[in-house]
Amino acid sequence: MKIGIYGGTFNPPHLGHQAAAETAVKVLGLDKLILIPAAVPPHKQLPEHTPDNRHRVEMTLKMADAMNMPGVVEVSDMEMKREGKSYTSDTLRIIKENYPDAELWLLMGTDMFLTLHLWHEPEEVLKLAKICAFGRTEQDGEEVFAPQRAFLSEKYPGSEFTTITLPGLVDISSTQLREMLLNGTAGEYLLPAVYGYILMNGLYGVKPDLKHLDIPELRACSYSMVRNKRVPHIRGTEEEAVRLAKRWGADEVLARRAGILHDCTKYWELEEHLAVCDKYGAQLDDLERSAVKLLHSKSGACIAREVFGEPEEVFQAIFWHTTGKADMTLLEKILYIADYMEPCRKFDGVDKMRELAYSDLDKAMLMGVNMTVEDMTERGVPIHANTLGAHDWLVEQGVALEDM
Ligand code: DGI
Ligand code: FE
Ligand code: FE
Repeated sequence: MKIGIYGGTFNPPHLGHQAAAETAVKVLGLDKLILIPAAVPPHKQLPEHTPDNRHRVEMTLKMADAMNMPGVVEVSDMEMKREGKSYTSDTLRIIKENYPDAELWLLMGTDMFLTLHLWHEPEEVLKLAKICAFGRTEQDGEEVFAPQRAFLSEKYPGSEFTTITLPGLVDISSTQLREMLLNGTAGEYLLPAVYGYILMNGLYGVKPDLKHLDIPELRACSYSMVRNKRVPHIRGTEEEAVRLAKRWGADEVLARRAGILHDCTKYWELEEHLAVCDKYGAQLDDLERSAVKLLHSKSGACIAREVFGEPEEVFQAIFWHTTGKADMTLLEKILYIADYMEPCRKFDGVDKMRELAYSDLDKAMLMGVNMTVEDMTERGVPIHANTLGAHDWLVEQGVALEDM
């Protein structure tokens, strides 16, 4: 078993870290990669505005989730839990105790590699692990690595090294990034979920006005609230809602913002939904109070309005996006249908629904409502009164589907 160990302050974790980690997993053929945010780095004092340990672990977890290698990448807070300074040699000893037969690979950037002999117990580090160093730019290739490798090999016989150059790698230092965060230009170097997490928690001295975010920042905040695997669906819903708004003459900006935020509370626990709905006065019935699947549209609407300052139309569209209801507005129908048939959705009849969405919106609505009723019936789940309300309202208006 090959285990990679990638430590750092991750202050914040950025796309350069992610690319390096992903490449290392592939090139070294790692079975496991442990990301270890450091508590107090032995080499440097943490810069001003460094967020709590908890925040750096959270951001690192978001990066791990986005690497999309379940079962391979994990985040350990072992160095943060440890008293005093955290030394890599101690970390390696503990991992070696837990995995006595594993081959350990310690991953690091060029600057760390060049100063390895100055670390605490370098001989221990090199005895316990093989070293994989990343070239940060295309310049620092062999001419930088080779002398240090030769020096270390001679000083610590038996040590093993490999170097990986990552051409075209996002070459940015965390110091630069923290400055860019303050002038609003850091977005392109960060995973959106990490960027959104920084904005929502006001880390690194950024003080965004969450109620007036531009689209990229709004997306980042939404993505920071969900698992990475849901992001393509949310992006798909946003794009589909905008296309439908263009087709049917609805407000494109509102459709976009509703799409971006519609599932932002999808991974909340029941208690969190209930607390937010009660706080902001969202009316819930008994079925809703017991079903997280139904609750996310209610709490999501509250967050859109109360945290992100969205107008009433967006609140309503998100509020009704799961069940629908009688008397829906154009924007409400658009979000309901976009959510149902955006490009990532796959189910029998999805092509028919896509066609109807652009030829007869109400028929597409009825098709969605009917499919939900069938689904719930098959699964033995109670159908919500608003789902039935939407159905009856459409049928009363004479909406009907030809046999399909
Ligand atoms: O959040 P998404 O997965 O993108 O989609 P959604 O907001 O339409 O949520 C779908 C879930 O909601 C699905 O698991 C079924 C559930 N749901 C939709 N309508 C009803 C319902 N659950 C009950 N109990 N009754 C309904 O009428
Ligand atoms: Fe939803
Ligand atoms: Fe959705």
